[in-house]
Amino acid sequence: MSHHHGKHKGMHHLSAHNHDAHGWVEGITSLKADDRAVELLADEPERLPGAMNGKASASAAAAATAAAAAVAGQRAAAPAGPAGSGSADATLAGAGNAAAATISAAATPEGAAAAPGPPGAGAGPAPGVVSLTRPEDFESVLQHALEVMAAEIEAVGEMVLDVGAPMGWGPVGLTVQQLETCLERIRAVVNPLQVDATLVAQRTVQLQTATGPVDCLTADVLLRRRPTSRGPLEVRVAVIGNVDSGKSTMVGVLTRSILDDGRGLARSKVFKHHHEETTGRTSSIGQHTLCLDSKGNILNDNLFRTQTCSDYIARASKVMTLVDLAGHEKYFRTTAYGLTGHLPDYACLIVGANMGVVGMCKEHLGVALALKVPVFFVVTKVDIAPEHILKQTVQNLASILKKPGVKKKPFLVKSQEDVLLCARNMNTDSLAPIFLTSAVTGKGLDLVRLFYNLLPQRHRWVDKQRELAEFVIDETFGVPGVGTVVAGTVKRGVITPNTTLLLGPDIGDGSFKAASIKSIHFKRLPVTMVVAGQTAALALKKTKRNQVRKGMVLVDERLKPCASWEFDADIAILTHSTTIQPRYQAVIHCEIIRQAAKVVAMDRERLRSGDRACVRFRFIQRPEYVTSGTRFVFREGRTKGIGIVVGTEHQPVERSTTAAGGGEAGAINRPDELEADRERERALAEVGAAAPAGVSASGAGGRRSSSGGGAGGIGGGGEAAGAAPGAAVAAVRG
Ligand SMILES: Nc1nc2c(ncn2[C@@H]2O[C@H](COP(=O)(O)OP(=O)(O)O)[C@@H](O)[C@H]2O)c(=O)[nH]1
Ligand SMILES: [Mg+2]
Repeated sequence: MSHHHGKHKGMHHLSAHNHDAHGWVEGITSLKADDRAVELLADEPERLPGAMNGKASASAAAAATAAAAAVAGQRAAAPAGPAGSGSADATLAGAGNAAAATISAAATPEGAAAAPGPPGAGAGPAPGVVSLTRPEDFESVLQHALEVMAAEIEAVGEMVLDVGAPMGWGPVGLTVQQLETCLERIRAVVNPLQVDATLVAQRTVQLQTATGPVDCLTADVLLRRRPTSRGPLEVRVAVIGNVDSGKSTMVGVLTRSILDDGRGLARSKVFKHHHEETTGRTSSIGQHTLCLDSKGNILNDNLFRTQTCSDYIARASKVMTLVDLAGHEKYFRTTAYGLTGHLPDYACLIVGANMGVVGMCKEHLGVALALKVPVFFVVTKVDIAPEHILKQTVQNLASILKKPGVKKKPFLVKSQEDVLLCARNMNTDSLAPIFLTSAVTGKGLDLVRLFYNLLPQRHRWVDKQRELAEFVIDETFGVPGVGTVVAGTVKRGVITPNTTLLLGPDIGDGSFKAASIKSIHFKRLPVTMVVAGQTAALALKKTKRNQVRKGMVLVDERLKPCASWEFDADIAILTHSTTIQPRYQAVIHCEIIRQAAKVVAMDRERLRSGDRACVRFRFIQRPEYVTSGTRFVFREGRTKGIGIVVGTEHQPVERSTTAAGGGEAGAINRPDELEADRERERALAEVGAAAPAGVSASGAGGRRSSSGGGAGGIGGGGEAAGAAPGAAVAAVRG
C-alpha cells in the first residue's frame, strides 16, 4: 500500500478537468476520518451474513471479510502498474499470508473472534499457517458443510462454494480423490433440489501447515437453481459514468455478444430496438437484460433483442438487469433516480481510460457512495488510451477510493481467480474491483462477463419474501385491451394474480384504496408470481390510469399503510457552503420519491459539513409512503447531504412512544385530517413563527434561535444524537 502515498502527477493533471458540478465526491472525499458523517456512510444496517459459503454464517462472514481485506491489502499495490499486465504476482498462498496479517486490523471485533485461528499461532503473527482437516474428520466436516449448503441453496437459489480453501467451504487440504468426492456429494445433494452444480475453477495451492508446506486442491463451484415458477433471480446493476465514457456500448457488447467498432455500432444496436420498445413512454432509463442459465452459461447471443427476450427469460435461472442512464445523465434527478429508483444491487461505473475520472463520473460515484450502493469500475477504451494516461486514470480512482469517507479497497481484476474473489465479497461493500477493458478489441470482457455471471444479489431477499407484500411503482401505462399497468419493484413479500392490495397514497387525499391484480409480467414473460427482489409489471383491475402515479405503492392491507407528511431521519451534511437549520428546505431523493421537504425540527442548532444530526423533515406538496431504513440523498443549491429514514409521524423512532402520543401521531391517514394538516402547513408558512408545540426551534423566522430552554434539548442534544439517532427529535415532539 505504501506505494500510493506518493504524489501522482496525474491526479493534478486530471483534476484540472474535473467539474463535479455538485461536489458529491468532493463532499465525501474531503471528510475527515473523525467526522460524524463518515459513520453514516459506513453504517451497514442490512449487513448480510456470509451467504455464499457453507460454513456457519458468522464465521463465513468473517472469513469473507478477512479474505477480501487480505487480498485487497496485498493487491492494493496493483494500481501502481496497471498497464504492465498480468504477471501473476498474487499466488493464493501469498494471499493467505496477507490474510493473517490484516485480519486484526480490518475485521470487526466479532469477525476477528469468529475467524478460525490456526492452532498454536495464538495472537502472534505465524502468517498463513493453516490446519488441514484430519482424515478421520473428513466425513463429518463434509457432511456438516453439505447440510448447511442444502438449507442455504434452498433459501437463496444461488451460491458459489469455495471448496477446500482454508476459510472456505468443507474440509481443508483436499487430494484429487477428496475433491472428486466433494463434487459428487454436492451434486447428489443439490440435484433433487433442482439445482445444478458447475465447477468454475480448480487449482492447486500450497498451504502452510505447522509441519511444512502441503500442496492441496481447491475449487470454486457454482450452485444455481434451474428455472422455477418463482422466475429467475434478478440482480440489478445501475450503469453510471460520464457521457461518452462508453456506458451504452458496454451494455450493448455484453447483452448482444458483439464487439464495438469505436464509432457507436454496439450502442446503436441497443438503441434501435430500445426506441421501438419505449414508444409512448417517457422513460429516461433503458433497461437491458443479461440472461444466465443454471449452469452459468450466458444465454444472450447476437440474436438477442430486448423487446423479444421472453424466450430467453423463460430459460434463465438468473437475469442481470443493466440500467443505462441513457442520454439524461447530466440531470441530478436522473442520477439519483437511477441509483435508488429500482433498488439497484450494485453500480457499475464506466470510466473512459482516455478521459479519466471527470465530469459526471465524479457526481455519479459520489451519489452511489452516499447511497451505499456498492460500486465496481470498468475502465474502458483501453485500446485508444496511451499507457501513461491509463495509469493516471487508475491511480486517480484508487486515490479517491482510499479516502476516509470512502474507505474501499481498490482491486485491479486480472484473472478468473480475482473475479471469483470480488464477486464473493462484493456485497460486503468494502472492495472496489477495477476492470480494464475495450469494447473494440474485447480485452477484459470475459472477466467482466464472468463477474456479472457470478455477482450475487446484494440483499437476502428470501427474508423479505416472508414479509407482507409491498410493491413500489416506478412507471405507469395504459395498455389497450389490458387497462392500467404499473411497473416497479417487489420490495417485500410475494405477489400473485387475483390478490387485492391497497394502492396509495392517493393523488388527491393521500388515502389507500383497494386494487386487485389481474395479471403479472416479469420482463414481458407472463408469470404466476413475483417475489421480493424482482421487478414486474402488474395489470390492475378497475383502476383508472389517472389514479396511479410513479411513487405510489401497492401494499398488503394488514400493513395498514399511511401516507406520511413527516419523517425522522439521521442525516449528514457533505458540503460546507451552507449551514442547515430549521426551515431549511431541500429536495429529497428517496427511491422513487422526489419531493421538496423542509426541516421542522432538529436535535442541534445548526449543521455544517461533516456534521450529523437527527432531523424531522416535512414534505411540501403531498404525503408519501416512507419506510424506515431507506437511504436517501438531498440537495438544495450547493448544499447536499445523505440520510437514512428512521421513522415517520405514524411510526416514530424508538423510545418516542410516550413522547409522540397525543393528537398528531397516526392521525394523518384520514382525508379531513390531511386537509387540516395542510391548513396548518399554510398557516405556518404565513406566520413564519407559529410553530406547533414542540418544534420551537423551527420558528423565529428561520433565524438562528438562541432558544435554549424552549427547545427542550434541541440545542444541547447534539452529542447524544449520534448514539441514539432520532431520540432527540422524538422527545422534542412530545
Ligand atoms: N475505441 C473504443 N471506442 C469505444 C469503446 N467503448 C465505447 N466506444 C465509443 O465511444 C463512443 C461513446 O460511447 P457510448 O456507449 O455512446 O457512451 P455513453 O454516452 O457513456 O453511453 C461511441 O462512439 C463508442 O463506439 C472502446 O472500448 N474503445
Ligand atoms: Mg449512452
